[in-house]
Amino acid sequence: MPSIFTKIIAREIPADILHEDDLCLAFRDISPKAPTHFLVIPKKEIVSLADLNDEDQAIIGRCVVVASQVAAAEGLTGGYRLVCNCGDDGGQEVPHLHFHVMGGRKLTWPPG
Ligand code: DGP
Repeated sequence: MPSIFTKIIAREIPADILHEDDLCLAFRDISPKAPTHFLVIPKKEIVSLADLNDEDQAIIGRCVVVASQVAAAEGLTGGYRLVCNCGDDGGQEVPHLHFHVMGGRKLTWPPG
């Protein structure tokens, strides 16, 4: 079932896009929890981490590399956090796998 992120990939709704390639898209989170907060998503409609299989390895690897490269381009030299919420208990709201990248302030641990 297509989610709001499918519409962002298709440019049916606007987003502040930071990176795009064949496998993934990075764009700023609409509700930032840190001075810099962007999402990296696979273009493939994968609901969550729980739905991954072996053939998705290159896609997820690419997402993590893009997270690192965009974080560098955003100037997150002091570090940042990569988060992937999975399912209800993990706090996932949008049913399209996404990595949050948050930085630009000192982040606390553990998250709630
Ligand atoms: P999660 O709780 O892990 O499913 O996080 C979903 C994130 O997606 C949340 O931080 C807000 C963001 N988000 C939801 N809808 C939109 C949207 O339409 N545009 C953008 N840019 N971000 C969105």
